[in-house]
Amino acid sequence: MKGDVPYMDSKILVTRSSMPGMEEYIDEIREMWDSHWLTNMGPKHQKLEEELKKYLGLDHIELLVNGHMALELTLQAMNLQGEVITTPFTFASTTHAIVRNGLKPVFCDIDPVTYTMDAGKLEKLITDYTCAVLPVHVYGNICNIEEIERIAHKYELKVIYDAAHAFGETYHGKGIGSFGDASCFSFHATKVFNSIEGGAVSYREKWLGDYLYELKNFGFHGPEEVSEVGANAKLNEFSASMGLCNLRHVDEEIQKRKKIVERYRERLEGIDGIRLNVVQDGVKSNYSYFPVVFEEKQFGASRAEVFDRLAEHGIGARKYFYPLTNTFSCFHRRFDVSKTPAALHISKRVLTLPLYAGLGLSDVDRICDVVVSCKG
Ligand code: T4K
Repeated sequence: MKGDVPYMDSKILVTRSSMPGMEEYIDEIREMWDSHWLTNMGPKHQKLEEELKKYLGLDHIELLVNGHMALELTLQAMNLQGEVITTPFTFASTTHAIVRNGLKPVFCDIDPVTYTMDAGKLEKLITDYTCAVLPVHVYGNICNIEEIERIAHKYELKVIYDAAHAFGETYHGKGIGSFGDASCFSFHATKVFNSIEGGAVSYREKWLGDYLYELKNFGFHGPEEVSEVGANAKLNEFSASMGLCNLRHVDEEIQKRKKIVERYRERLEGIDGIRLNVVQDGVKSNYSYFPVVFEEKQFGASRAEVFDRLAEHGIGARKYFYPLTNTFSCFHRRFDVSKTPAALHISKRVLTLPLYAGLGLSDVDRICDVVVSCKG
């Protein structure tokens, strides 16, 4: 084995859910023992929706049970048919939401620097059947919004951003959820902001919110009419309460994440064969992930070797995102992965290192020591 690191007994996982103090949460949920109101768009749900609009700088949002249902029901609400252009370098959810709506995903390659949709390759993929574009703000890196929306406008395509990683970010001062026709956020336990499980859709036109409200409640349009084949995708009051508590601390948490990212950069920047995430102009980052791309020839060790070495030292890095969604066995080789070579290249080489507000800088040093010890 190359190099060695003489410590590491504790387990550091890729992330750790943010939680408020227990008393703060108990205070938040206490009144529910009087009201017995636990779900179905209750007062906590309504309050969280209002607070989030203010925090995210948005006029319209609709809360949902998770980020996946935000994507799935947004596509359903738009009543789309045909092909949706997306990227395979993402979590299963993005592609699944398309397929589960009876739509065909068409995979655009990614830009190897931002890991988001390569807008230069988008136009060639548009056919008579294309109805929408579903780009992903991967790791909180913002897509090439201007170019994607210019092309979408030219061909009259809907744009739905997967903003699961982009909570609280702004682009040139505007909330990231204000771009496109809609943006879908995740408030999963592993995200910068969590409501245990949860999600939201921000949208441009009011009808979409009204539609989503019905779709998340079985398609009920009033007490005695069911006008859509909806789902049950309501955020419950315990989750909304967790969201209200976590929202009070999220700025502080993002500041802590920033310090951690700065320490990672100090330790890993400039090492031959290691590529760190891009810093984008005009973007207020939420520091949600710390991806590192390992080029085996220059670094002298493969991604697999680094992953294993970290694991031996109790450090749980993750291969977000590997495998690519267009190689999933559930799709039975329906898609040609050779058409997304940049995505394939990155997915074989990337590791996201542990990152959460409670991670100590000494832990970051230990993680970096292990990474550096792998260098050949
Ligand atoms: N679009 C994109 C681009 C996404 O990344 C996601 C979700 C979605 C859409 C869909 O949004 P949601 O429907 O999930 O709201 C995790 C998350 O489950 C998933 O939300 C996330 N993306 C994905 C990137 O990561 P796993 O399977 O890697 O999570 P898991 O359970 O291994 O957890 C990772 C680490 O987090 C653990 O090692 C420890 C820590 N953890 C985990 C849980 C569940 C905690 O500290 N507390 C917890 O409760 O998928």
